[in-house]
Amino acid sequence: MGVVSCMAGLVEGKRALVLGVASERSIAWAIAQRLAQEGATLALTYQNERLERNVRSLAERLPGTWLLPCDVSDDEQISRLSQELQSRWERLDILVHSVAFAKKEELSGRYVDTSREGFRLAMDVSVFSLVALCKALEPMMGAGSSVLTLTYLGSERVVPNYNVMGVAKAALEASVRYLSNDLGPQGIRVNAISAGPVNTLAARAIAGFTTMLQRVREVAPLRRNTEAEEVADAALFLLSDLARGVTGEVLYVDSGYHILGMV
Ligand code: NAD
Ligand code: 0WE
Repeated sequence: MGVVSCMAGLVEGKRALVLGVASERSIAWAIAQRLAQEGATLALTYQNERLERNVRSLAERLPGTWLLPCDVSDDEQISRLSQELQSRWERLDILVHSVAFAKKEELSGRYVDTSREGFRLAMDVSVFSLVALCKALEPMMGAGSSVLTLTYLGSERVVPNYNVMGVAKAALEASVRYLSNDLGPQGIRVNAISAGPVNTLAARAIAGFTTMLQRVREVAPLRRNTEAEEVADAALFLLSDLARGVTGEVLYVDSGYHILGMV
């Protein structure tokens, strides 16, 4: 083994639960790989049987990684996940929530046309799930534990078609602040990364996404798109002890796009 690979990583010996791996392009997968490189022991979850095979073959690329099912819209599955983890790990140091969902029909047209059920579903899967996971896993987190979720600028600016997801991300960012305040006294930190558009499965399903990527490349200060690996590097910082003084924060990893006033 070379000298470098013997050096302690930034999250050496920490135990990390990562939700939201669906494909090789998932932001969660980039984060999982980065955490593993830096010495963390991982547990990944998959949403359903349809994704299980794919996530399992990814998990096998990170030796020692544990795979568990979790549909975050199901209280029973969250509770089982927490029981399973507590039976095998005495402590959870890192929780990554990289999960969002809205019905496809809610991600086009006018926000004013959002259905009651479409609103409920987007808020349940994309926002409440973070609250439920923090509550279920709080008993095994403590001083030095760090929670991270993924958000998008559509929470604070109107991005055409992002619609109910924008409202959900606004609630998610507010949740990050309330959760930080609740869990801070135990030394648990809660933060978000606001990523620029990244070419993932979820994103590619969106009409006009390629045009959005192009626009960002033209006007963002860094003149390029955000890559999952850049998000993962910022995630590593927030999830490591380097960010021990940071909680309740939204960190932009978007080539600087969010600072612009006229695009
Ligand atoms: P992705 O499709 O790879 O990941 C989304 C994940 O959500 C999938 O793994 C899917 O299985 C999971 N999910 C959906 N419903 C679920 C449920 N009921 N239970 C459990 N898991 C469920 O796409 P991604 O782009 O990597 O998205 C990850 C996160 O990053 C999301 O929160 C997304 O809003 C956010 N984000 C994405 C971008 C982008 O442009 N791709 C930009 C900013 C923020
Ligand atoms: O958060 C997201 C996407 C989340 C997402 C994507 C899908 C596509 C497939 C949630 N639910 C679904 N439901 C599906 O059926 N992003 C930040 C990427 C994204 O999505 C957009 C964007 C951007 C950027 C939708 C409209 C406009 C811009």
